[in-house]
Amino acid sequence: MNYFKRRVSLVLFLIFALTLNAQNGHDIWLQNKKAKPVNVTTTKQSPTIDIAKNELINGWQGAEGSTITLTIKKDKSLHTDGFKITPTSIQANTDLGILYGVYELLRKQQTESTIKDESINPSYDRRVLNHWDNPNGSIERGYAGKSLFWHFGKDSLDVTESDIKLWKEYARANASVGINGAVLNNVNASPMMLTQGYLEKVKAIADVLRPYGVKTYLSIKFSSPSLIGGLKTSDPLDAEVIKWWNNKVKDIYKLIPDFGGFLVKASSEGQPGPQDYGRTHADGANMLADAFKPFNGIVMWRAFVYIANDEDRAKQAYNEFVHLDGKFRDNVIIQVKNGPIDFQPREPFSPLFGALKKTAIMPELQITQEYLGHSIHLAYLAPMWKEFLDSDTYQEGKGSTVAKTTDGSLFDQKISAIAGVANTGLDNNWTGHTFAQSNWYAFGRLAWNHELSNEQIADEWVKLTFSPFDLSNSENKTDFSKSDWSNNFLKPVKQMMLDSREAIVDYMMPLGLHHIFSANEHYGPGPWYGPARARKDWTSLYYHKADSLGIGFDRTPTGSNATIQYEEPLRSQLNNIETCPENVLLWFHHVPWDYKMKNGKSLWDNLAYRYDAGVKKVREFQKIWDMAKPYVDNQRFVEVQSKLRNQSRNAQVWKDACLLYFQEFSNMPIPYDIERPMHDLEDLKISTMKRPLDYK
Ligand code: BDP
Repeated sequence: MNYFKRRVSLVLFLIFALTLNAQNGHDIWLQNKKAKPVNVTTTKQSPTIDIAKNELINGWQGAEGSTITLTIKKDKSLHTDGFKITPTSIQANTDLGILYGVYELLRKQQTESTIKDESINPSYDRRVLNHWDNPNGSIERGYAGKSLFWHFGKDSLDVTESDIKLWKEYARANASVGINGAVLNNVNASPMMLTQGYLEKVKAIADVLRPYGVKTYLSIKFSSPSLIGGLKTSDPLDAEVIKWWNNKVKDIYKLIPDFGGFLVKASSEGQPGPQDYGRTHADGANMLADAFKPFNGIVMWRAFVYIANDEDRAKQAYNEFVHLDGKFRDNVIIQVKNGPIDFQPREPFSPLFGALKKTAIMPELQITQEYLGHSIHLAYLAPMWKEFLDSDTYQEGKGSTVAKTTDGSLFDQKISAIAGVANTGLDNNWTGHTFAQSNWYAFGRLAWNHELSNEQIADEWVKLTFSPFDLSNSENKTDFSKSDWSNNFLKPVKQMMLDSREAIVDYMMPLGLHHIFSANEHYGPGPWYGPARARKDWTSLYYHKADSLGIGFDRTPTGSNATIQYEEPLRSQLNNIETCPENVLLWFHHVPWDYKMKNGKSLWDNLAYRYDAGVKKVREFQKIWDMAKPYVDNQRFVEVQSKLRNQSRNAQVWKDACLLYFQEFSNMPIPYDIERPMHDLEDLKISTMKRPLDYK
């Protein structure tokens, strides 16, 4: 071994030794607790029931020596994998229902909530993670390391013991919050994924996920028949193409008998699709759906479509899909992003929700923080998702919330589903930022029950993730009491989480601003971004439209008239500048700089105050976290502390960049009672082009 290599091994050894006993975040919300003895009786044995039993035996926090019964029994009041729970029994129609009941019971014990006798049914039948993982192991918009499933290099299709261990942990984490599906590859799909070697690896993954109730799905490239099948075309109405897909689907089911189905990004952002052959989205989706019919598989067809034309991007998906309503097979579900543009820190809901009445439609949320500070900024996203799910579409009268238009309660639909773009990767703590784990958790919890409150989910997550108390052990190993922990850690940390998304909106894009990032990294500010030769709808100028008169995108009848896609009375409310909610004002209106807002101050002043408030909030988060130090293990404390410092610096950059840039149009002073910018605009224009914006 040469000198250099010896040094490296020594350093690696030291790092290993130091981290050996540290809490590195890998155990997420499933921290090991000392269990009390419990007797478990079951009416059935299966791999899933065995997991349920073991979870109880390893995690029981109730009365010592209790007997708990797990019963499979047909019960009409329970849907799919719902369950009945009492402090000592769980009953369900399915094995998976039993497992979910067990996780519920253990969660209640660990969070010290009362366990009532109740029946609990899921809001959505399919609760699916979308992994944007590529065959080479990279993850599109992933900020937590490489793929859990795919690796770079010639051994990329090997399956090792450590792969299996990790997939098991992954499946368990999902099952513990009710997630029951995973799309294993990027929506910008490689056709390779459908070749034999890859499908065999998918089978290996499916075999590990199955006992935990996590079904596997794949994203496909629409032109696969010509790319890997040797056909001349991929026209969905061509007999050879139809045959090719039928055979492919059959082959998949031979390997994976409970395969979930396909997720398809077609005729979207340069991806091939039915429109390349003069066919519609319905032609494409139905052709695949027919192939799945004999196997009960489904097609999740994405509505994320827009092209570079003169039509407002926000209107295009609706225009494309509404006239196809009723033309899709009943095993097709249209997957729609929450907002009409693209996962921005705040968007109004996509007008497709509620507008498709004869076609099932599923929300797509983004758990990975592509537009909310990657895994650097602390953002608890449940409030964003709840705001969306609770939005009233008015499509079937007042109270037609997005949740109701998608969960099967308003429309007669065969499938109900919800998807979240995953934020997991090979990082030790799975998600890059410890607090980003809360979004994986929250997605599962909301998909299971969209009526849970933001507060409750945060409360559960903080307790499960950070509580140092072992309920089964009356001896408190900590040098603080439970009430100290609750007052000085739980409460402030929860509040920080609840405030975190709005803080990001404030320092990035308040009052309805959107998509003003620097270039394609979607991290730092770039309100100036608009190279002359770039596609217009990929520039910031397209979205904020700042000029000497004002700022904002006029989507009322005097502008793009995107508001026509919303139902009354919402449409009129949005059209009127006086009644349009201020938090989306610049989404719908081009507003004069001196326009008087509800608080009596000008739009410009309000903008400045919002940017400033966002920065101040993050400074407060830093204090909250620093004060939390005695209550949290050192590694997670230091990691979060350092990320908050970074976030604070970057929030300041956002504020300075946006205020200094927009000031060139408003020509108004930044209100004198807020902190002055600390950067020069010209410097920011250069430095924010770096990826990711970081002063480390
Ligand atoms: C955008 C992402 C891009 C995705 C695309 C999609 O920037 O990486 O491929 O969405 O959802 O937000 O298809």
